[in-house]
Amino acid sequence: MKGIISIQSHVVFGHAGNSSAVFPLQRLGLEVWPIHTVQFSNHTQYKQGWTGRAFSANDINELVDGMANIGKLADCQAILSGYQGSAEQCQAVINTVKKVKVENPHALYVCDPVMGDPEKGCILAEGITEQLINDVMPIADIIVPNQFELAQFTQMDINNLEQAKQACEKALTLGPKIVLVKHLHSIADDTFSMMLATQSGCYLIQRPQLDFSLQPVGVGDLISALFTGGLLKGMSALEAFEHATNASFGVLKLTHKMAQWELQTIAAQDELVNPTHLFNAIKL
Ligand code: PLP
Ligand code: PXL
Repeated sequence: MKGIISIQSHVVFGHAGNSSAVFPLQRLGLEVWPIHTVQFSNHTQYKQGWTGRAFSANDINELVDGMANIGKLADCQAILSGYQGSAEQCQAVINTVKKVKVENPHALYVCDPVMGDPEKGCILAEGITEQLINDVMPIADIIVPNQFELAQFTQMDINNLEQAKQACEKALTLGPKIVLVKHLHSIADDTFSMMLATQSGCYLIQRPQLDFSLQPVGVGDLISALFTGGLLKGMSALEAFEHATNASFGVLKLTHKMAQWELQTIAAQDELVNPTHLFNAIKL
């Protein structure tokens, strides 16, 4: 049995981190082996706050060692990382990637470099952003940044499509072989733009922007999970990019229709496999 190690946050209520990623991967028919970086009551964007705590870096190392003891790291096809609870945990992610790659050199490391966004209220512990930029993103096979995270990694300003493309091209010289930009907010006001960059070129998908009174959280986590899942199911990077866009749009559309803030991932589960709306990428 092969599977994906997914190292992200766990929330009791709602859908962020592993709570946004695990079920979609399972619904695609994949085995997921979740390791939680934090256990919180809810995501950090509730104005009432949240309860719970981060696990230690050692908690993660211990679980990975346990998996090694039962001989399962060789069966790990991908490591997916997202929201981290501390700077030390970033080192535990790096250790995990190294240990898995010794056992399975073909395993993919997909890094969603969640850096937090004080304006939106995505709150992170000190030092994580620096670790992601300097140590974690360079060893990833695939990164799934938003515009802000891509700008931080490449140290480039991104204000338009051309600059976004240039930043992706620079990111491809810094370690990763594929860049999926899960949200480019400076490209257009009325459409939602995502970009894919690989050695074979740069692609853009634009789809309608849905008007939410409170922007759902965990969409990026859903996108990176769907992209990873698509690749493991044998899709090309371009097909997985289109699938991740279309399936996440399907979940958002139902969430919007049901006037909810938390993603309606369970209610929209068929969209994860057979999205209703199909948007195509264009080559830039
Ligand atoms: N999709 C939508 C609709 C979003 O609102 C966001 C967040 O801004 C994203 C994708 C990207 O995810 P994030 O930036 O939260 O990692
Ligand atoms: O979607 C990113 C994310 C993941 N996990 C937790 C969060 C957030 C964003 O706010 O709070 C716990």
